[in-house]
Amino acid sequence: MKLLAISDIHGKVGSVMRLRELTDNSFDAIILAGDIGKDLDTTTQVFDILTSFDCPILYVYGNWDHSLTYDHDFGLRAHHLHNAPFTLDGWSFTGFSGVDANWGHNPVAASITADLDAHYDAGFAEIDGRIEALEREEREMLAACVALPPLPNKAHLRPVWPLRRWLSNLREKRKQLEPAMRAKYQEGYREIARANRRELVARMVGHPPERTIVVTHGRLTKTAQDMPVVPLFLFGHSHGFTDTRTGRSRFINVSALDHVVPVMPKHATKRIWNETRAADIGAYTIIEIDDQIVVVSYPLRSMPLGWERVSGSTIGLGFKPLNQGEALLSPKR
Ligand SMILES: [Mn+2]
Repeated sequence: MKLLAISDIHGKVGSVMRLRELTDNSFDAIILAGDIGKDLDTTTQVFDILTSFDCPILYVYGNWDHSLTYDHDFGLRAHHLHNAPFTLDGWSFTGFSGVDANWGHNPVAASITADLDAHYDAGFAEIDGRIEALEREEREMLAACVALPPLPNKAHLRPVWPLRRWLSNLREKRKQLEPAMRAKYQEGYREIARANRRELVARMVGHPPERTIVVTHGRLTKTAQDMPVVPLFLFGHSHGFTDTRTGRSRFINVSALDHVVPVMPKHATKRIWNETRAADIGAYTIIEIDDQIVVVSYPLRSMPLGWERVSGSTIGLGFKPLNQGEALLSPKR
């Protein structure tokens, strides 16, 4: 079985066209690990190009795809792994859409977030109500004090002072409560990830785990607990190819098709920032599964001659794009 695995396209339709030119029609499936388009229009264009590959397109959404609905029809070949696993050549593909940076229309996230919002709002509503009541009481007392004829020692104003202290104490308490509320919210986001994992494991029932491939946008963690014999996890999100092993599982970051980094003229003696340009060093991954799993990452474009990547910098946005020409050096794969 031969898979073409890509992710993090971010709506760069030109990069998908280039990928299509570089690759032949020899794949059994295209794996699309999220961050497909920036909107429905570019996402549709991406699927239209990928459909010419003549094989199933198995996809999940990433944070960039937050506006897209889970049952949108991207054509007969497109299969959203979040909705149902896909079986091919004795292998099961499954996964879920969304990532903590933006869960979009993820149904698990929607229900947990609604609960959290209700909890969060109720907590503050109660405190706000108490503060409002005290402020009202304070205003009434002040009005009552002002209405009294002035006394030489102003003793009648004294009842207001403890009230003011009480009020400021309550405000202090509210301030102290805010981080706890935020922590609860963050814990909620972790719960969303956990709930998606649980749902994913439930979807895998009936599929042999040793013949299952899991596709998500972000890298899954703690898979040794509930998915210990799944041999292959495919993901993207954090830009740059990686191939690591944990226990019996292999984790492949297949990204990113759109990967813009800053480049400088080679052998520059010092960094001249106005000579820095943005170059797209996007890549795609080909996975061949036989008795073993062979994974190779290929560049979408070669590094332009005479230029090198600025070390330590990963984000090339904001720099003028470097004209890389369109010379196609790589043979078809
Ligand atoms: Mn992402």
